[in-house]
Amino acid sequence: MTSTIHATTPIEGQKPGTSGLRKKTPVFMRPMYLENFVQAIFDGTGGAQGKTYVLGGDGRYFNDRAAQVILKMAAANGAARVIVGQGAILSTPAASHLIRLNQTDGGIIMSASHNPGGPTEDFGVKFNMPNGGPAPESVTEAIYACTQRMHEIHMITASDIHLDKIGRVRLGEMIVDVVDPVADYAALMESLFDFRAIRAMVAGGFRMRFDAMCAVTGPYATEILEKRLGMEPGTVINATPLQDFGGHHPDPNPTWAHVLMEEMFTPNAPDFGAASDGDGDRNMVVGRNIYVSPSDSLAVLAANAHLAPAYKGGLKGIARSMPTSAAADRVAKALGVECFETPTGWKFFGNLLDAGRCTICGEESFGTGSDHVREKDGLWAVLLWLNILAVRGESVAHIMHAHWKRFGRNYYSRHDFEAIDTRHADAMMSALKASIPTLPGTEIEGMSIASADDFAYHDPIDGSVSRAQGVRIKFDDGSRIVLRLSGTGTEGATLRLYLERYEPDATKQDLDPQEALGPVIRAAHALAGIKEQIGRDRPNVIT
Ligand code: VG1
Ligand code: CO
Repeated sequence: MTSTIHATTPIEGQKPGTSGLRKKTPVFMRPMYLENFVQAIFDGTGGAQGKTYVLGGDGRYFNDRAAQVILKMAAANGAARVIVGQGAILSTPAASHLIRLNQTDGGIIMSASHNPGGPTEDFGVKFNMPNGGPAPESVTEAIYACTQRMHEIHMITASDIHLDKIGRVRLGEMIVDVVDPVADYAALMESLFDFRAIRAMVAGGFRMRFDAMCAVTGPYATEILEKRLGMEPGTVINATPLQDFGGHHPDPNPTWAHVLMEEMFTPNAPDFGAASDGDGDRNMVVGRNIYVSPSDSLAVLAANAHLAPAYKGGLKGIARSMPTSAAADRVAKALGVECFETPTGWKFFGNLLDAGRCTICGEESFGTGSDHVREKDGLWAVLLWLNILAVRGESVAHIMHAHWKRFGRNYYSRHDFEAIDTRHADAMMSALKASIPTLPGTEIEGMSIASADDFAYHDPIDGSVSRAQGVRIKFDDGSRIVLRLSGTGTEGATLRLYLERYEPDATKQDLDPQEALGPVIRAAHALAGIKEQIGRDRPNVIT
């Protein structure tokens, strides 16, 4: 077994986005593409010598081969040990947990999350820090800088190792521990929640449907929901992870998880429904006949978290991404705890969690989590909901209406315009940014603009500043519009338009959100000139 240095040259565009580097699979499979980026991860984080890493992925096409390359490179770069999920599989939250549990020097997660998988779809790689969380901007910038001067990669020549068998093997000098991807994670979940109460609820006839969307959460959900919580076999559907996710788009929202949505709105619907994304860090929650918006889910989880054993002492604080609705802020105020507004992407929560400033975090994009790991965690959110339902003994619909009555309702929606021309998208955002100074005081759709800015985040823990995180336009009645471009797409640009309106009156809280948001939607189109700039006036995904 020999360690070889291979000459290479920098490859353009290896800049991590909101969550790691994502590209079309054929791009990742080009000679040296994966190798260059992995070498940059090692080089950009002080080298791999003597270090221990966690490695796993969401099982999409190329996951298995990429794992072999990464292992051989880790060995050649002097890593002491790599903990790999069996079959090179690990959900993102499970990887985060393993990094923390084993106090490793970080982890490499192979995933493009909600982006479709397959030979012509997407692949991705991200690096997580020793705290289990996504690398912060300073680290991803350092990795990117390394890709730009990459000239050699280190890789041992060895035959592939069997990742299907649990146990310890050696690769050169390096130890490879192949572990059950589910066991430690399931144990963590059992330590946080009242499984006995949930089991009793299930024994009393409570029914659930969980759509794993042929992605990584299938084995996790089957073990936890069916085996440990006693739900009937078949509760988890699309439970076998497939390399192309069965052709599904593993983004848990009403558009892509429409089969679940349809079932939840039938007369004989289960009590509770949930779906998860490609790598298991995001979730959608649906009650019988009621869809729960992710912003509301965050607020309800925060308001009721004390009902679960792990959070019975209360929350230290709540953090939400900027485009997420202010519903969680109202809960924080009622609880008398701090509330933080961070840019989109989980990496911005890590410092707050590490510093003990917040316990629960969430994003409008169906991601919620807590200080139990340093990633968003789809099954965690589902289990906290189940724990709350078991203790309160009420339906999801009842809990939602009671919540709105107490806190008011933040009507909320996100409109996505996918695969638009990048130049048009950039031109639209530039024009909008240029108009910011003229916006305050403008009257539109019967509302008056109170403030407008391009969001900049000042991290209260390390003082770093992240600029240009999205345009915020706030109205004097509390309504709000946010526009930003996605940082996870691999084709053209995606414009995300976030819309919010607050309704304190309990007699007006039952409208269709699109209807309730009508004036806000019209104002957004007029102010940003969406039709004129990108040639489309209708989003293709509404959540
Ligand atoms: C999207 C979501 C963001 C989320 C990110 C990664 O980013 O909006 O909230 O953190 O995906 O989630 P963007 O830049 O496309 O808006 V995942 O589950 O893909 O790791
Ligand atoms: Co994800």
